[in-house]
Amino acid sequence: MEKTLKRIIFAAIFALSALMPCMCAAAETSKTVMSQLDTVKNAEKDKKTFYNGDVICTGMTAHTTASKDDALSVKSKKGTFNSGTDSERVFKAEGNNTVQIPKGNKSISAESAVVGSIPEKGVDTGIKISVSSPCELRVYGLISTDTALFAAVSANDGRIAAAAAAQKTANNMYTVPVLTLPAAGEYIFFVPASQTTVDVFEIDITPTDGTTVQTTVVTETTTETTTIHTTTQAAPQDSAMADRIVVIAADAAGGSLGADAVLGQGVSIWLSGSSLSAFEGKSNHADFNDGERVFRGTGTSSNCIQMAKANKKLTEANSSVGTVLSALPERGIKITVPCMADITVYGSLGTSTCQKAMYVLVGASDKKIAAAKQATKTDINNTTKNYVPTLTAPRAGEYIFYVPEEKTSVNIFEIDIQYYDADGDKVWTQNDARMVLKDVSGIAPLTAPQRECADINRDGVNDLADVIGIKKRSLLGV
Ligand SMILES: [Ca+2]
Ligand SMILES: [Ca+2]
Repeated sequence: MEKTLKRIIFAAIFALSALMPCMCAAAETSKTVMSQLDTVKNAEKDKKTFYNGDVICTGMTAHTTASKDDALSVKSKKGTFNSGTDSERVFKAEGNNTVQIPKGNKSISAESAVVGSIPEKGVDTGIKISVSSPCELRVYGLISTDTALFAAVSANDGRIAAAAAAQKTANNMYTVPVLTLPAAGEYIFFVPASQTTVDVFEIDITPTDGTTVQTTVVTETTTETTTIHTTTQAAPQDSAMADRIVVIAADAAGGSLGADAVLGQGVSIWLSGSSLSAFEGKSNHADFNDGERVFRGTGTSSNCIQMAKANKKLTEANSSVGTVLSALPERGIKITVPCMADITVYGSLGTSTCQKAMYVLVGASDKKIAAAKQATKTDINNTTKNYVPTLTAPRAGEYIFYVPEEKTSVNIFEIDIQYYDADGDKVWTQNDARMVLKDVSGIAPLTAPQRECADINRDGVNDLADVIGIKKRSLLGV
């Protein structure tokens, strides 16, 4: 549960531009989102129902307290949508391309859905959305009436945080209101008074504090998971500030990837011999499910990168932490981190006969094993069900992730890199700010690894600028 919570908190955070607001970010992100939609819009869709608590996509779950008949569903009909005010927000009928929120919330009148008020009854149908900072929420969805109130209620205190009308302006044309969410937290998007169903194509979250860039796509839902595309569009000096890096393999999985091909910030292909074959985007889709994270392919789109079997000479027996290898692995993923970090490679064991294999992280310069844990197929009859361990890189530096003994190929879907903070809980709070201030003031020195983490503007110096940056993050709840 704690892991899930952390994911929810951090899933939304991909770029922290800290002191530099990036006004161009929203437009840039939108374009990226559309291109992603283009790649999947013809994918085959399966009907799917979301009951209460079901994950629609990262940071969003179905909220329904009513009977199962009132669950959210992927709409089987086609829908088209045009916001009319934004040419980038046009969704064409391509199949099951919306998630439908049924009519509901009869007991909450439009009058009681006023910002600041607390309706007597809770929301019975909506989408619960977790945000990591103050933001603007836009729900691009069809309504069946000429106008309908879109509202967001805080899941914490039941208070209406935002409410504004969506309007149908012409056939298939709608004006989508901006709902301003005042702080990080959980909100439920809903339509009061049983006014209309909402066929949701996309939900955009645009942070308003200038620190994060996030867009979440609900459109193109398949079965267990949704195509979600979150991008970092910040300038280099901003992306260097990120607390968490997420590399989505589908972004790079189209063809073959040779030595040093970059997959994301600080993440690239590692091939030590020129005769080695490149990594391949898997030609058909593959699935992964570890009970929390689900990656599910659609049609023939490549959604993972296949790392072929290799590293025959490196044994599992020689993979204990601290062991110094005589030679680096020949095939792996190179990951460079600015400080201590938890690294999770969401990759399923691709070889059918392989039930378990070590996932290893070795220092690229000292050849010392930094972390090694077993990945397993949790159901040998089901290749999609895998457990993958989190490996901790103890210090700043370059590491290589690999599988020894030529045990299995790995179908890699996503690589998550979570940097540590000063006190080790990976959440920036006032306590971290205090610790760094004491270090900077010479009152209580931090350790060298702590200092690497505490240098949050990554300028190589620990000073008051870091303290200010940490304080800012702790206030923003990130
Ligand atoms: Ca902390
Ligand atoms: Ca610094």
